[in-house]
Amino acid sequence: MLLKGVQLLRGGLASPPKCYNFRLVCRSLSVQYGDVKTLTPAVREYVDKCVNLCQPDRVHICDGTAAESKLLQGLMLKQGTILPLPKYTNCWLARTNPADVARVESKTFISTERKEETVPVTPNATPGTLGNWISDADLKAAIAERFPGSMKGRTMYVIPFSMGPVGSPLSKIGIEITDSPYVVESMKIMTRAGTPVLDVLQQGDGQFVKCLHSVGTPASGVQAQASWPCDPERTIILHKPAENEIVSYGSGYGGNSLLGKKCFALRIGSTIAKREGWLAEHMLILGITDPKGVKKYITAAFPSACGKTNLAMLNPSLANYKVECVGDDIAWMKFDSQGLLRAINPENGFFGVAPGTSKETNPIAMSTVFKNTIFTNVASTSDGGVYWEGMESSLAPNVQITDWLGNPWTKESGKPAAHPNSRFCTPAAQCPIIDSAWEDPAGVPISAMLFGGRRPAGVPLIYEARDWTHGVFIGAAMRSEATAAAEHKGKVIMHDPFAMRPFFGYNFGDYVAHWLSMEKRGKVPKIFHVNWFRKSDQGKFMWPGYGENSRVLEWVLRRVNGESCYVDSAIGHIPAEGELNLAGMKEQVDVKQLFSLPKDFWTQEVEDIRNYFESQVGADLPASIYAELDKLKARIAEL
Ligand code: GTP
Ligand code: SPV
Ligand code: MN
Repeated sequence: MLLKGVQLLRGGLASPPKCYNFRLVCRSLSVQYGDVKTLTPAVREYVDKCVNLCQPDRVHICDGTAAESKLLQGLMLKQGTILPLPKYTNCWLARTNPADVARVESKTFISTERKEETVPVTPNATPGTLGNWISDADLKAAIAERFPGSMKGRTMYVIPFSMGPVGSPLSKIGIEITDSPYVVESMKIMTRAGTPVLDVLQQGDGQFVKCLHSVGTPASGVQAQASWPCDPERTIILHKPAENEIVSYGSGYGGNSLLGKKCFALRIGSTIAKREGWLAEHMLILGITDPKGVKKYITAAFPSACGKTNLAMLNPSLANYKVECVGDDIAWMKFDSQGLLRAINPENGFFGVAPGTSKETNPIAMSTVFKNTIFTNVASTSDGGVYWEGMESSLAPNVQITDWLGNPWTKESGKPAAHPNSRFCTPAAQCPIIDSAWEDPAGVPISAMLFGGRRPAGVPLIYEARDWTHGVFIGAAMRSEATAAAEHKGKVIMHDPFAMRPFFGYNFGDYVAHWLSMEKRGKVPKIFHVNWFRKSDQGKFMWPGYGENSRVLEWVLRRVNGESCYVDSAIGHIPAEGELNLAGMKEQVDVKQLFSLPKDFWTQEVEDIRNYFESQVGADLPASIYAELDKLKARIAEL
């Protein structure tokens, strides 16, 4: 793969080196940490450009060492960005500006020459909801309005990082430039960051994704909170796939600022994957071993805050099953020379939702996160620990709680102690069930893919696609209740195709066509749809979820092994009576209700999907997906 932008730079370097500028800048600028000589000419040129634009006081080239972390932790403590959590080992609490707590989808843009490369052409000028396009001129103007001098008085950090194991042929390299030490320390957890990556750049083809990030300063010049500088009013996240370039301004939070994650591994990643014939998806990867010792790998795409981390670390309630974790958020998948689809987790850590994580629901996450972890926007306890909704049973007696805003908190306040999108940022290697192949450069072979979301009504616990095209239709038709991971308000049911709506790097219609084409490239896995979140008329979850989800995975494995444990239904294959293993369940489950297909609901669902496809994707959606919808409609009519 050749990155277009870098190709140009390298072409430029065939003539005399063009790093004079950088040397000039560096003479007057103190490189306070690191060695400029470790940078390749192309990286130097990029750093130089950013220095000229952002005008930092100092440059720090990150080496990724523990000594560097100590230094930056000391600095952040002094600035009040993090607080120590003495109850644990090397754990820290960051409290953001309350206006900077989630991804900002409405301020996220992709720039391509033609608009239709980024977003589907919607009929009758219907406003699109499948991504935001920006012209090159507007992108340049947005940068020019925000970045000049944005790092004045601050240090510019240069983070070399690898998405995927350092040096693996499936991995890709990025350089993130940021003025936030919190971002540096988080990137050192979430990616493989530091000097070894520069060595690979020196020895390899030298290509990297350019990632520029600044927390910015409000137009007024006054920071609302010195400990968490940001500029919420002018926050903008820009992507230029043709140049493999990301520019993010104004937010220090998660996916807005840890640019390896959604910006690189999904948005830019999906455009690279399209070009190169593979898939970059918002999916967890898990390994599951059955009682006979047979191991299979499964991926699952659920929208943000819909259970990927929890499923990836499942503690099976079914005896003699073992689940191991490869990744909890992103999968890069490619067919190997044998035609097997293989997946790697490009990340190195988990940026997981804290609330709801507990000894009861996710004991594996609880034994992962209490060392070497940065917590953001959780509550803290007077004995030097953390607290969030769900942790009630682990709370020591007589401790006082301080909420995520820094105020004293009691349950009686009726407000949440932790922000609903508060998170832990923790090294994946610490997970007690991390899979032995999680860093295998070849990836793990995928046997099944699950799609799912929060569907309080109508959608059964599990159903299976009849074939690949039907499975792609199910992915395209995915819907889920909005969560706190982005700026959406209320519990509205939103369309979230493939759990990728906020993360598509190119036109969703082309994306679906790309998925359909995978069938011709190799042996495609079976596709399923799951829903842990169906509610009874009394508003209670009908399925206990968490560890009990192993029962659903067992049925998936049996189907992968070709067992005929299913019946055909209007929406796909569902477990035949008695074939979903419910033996020994603590909770009584109303299986009939859990799998019921209310005709009114599904008639409306088909109409909603049709409206969505026609108004949002129009003629850009492949005809075979409309044909699947027609087939579904006909079957629902017979209910
Ligand atoms: P992102 O990191 O935003 O992509 O989210 P995620 O998909 O990894 O979601 P996560 O596993 O962090 O779960 C989000 C919330 O859903 C947590 O509060 C969980 O407790 C809850 N949850 C996860 N699995 C289940 C389940 O099986 N049943 C129920 N009822 N809730 C669940
Ligand atoms: C998500 O929202 O899907 C996340 C969190 O995984 S963030 O990194 O903020 O995007
Ligand atoms: Mn996610």
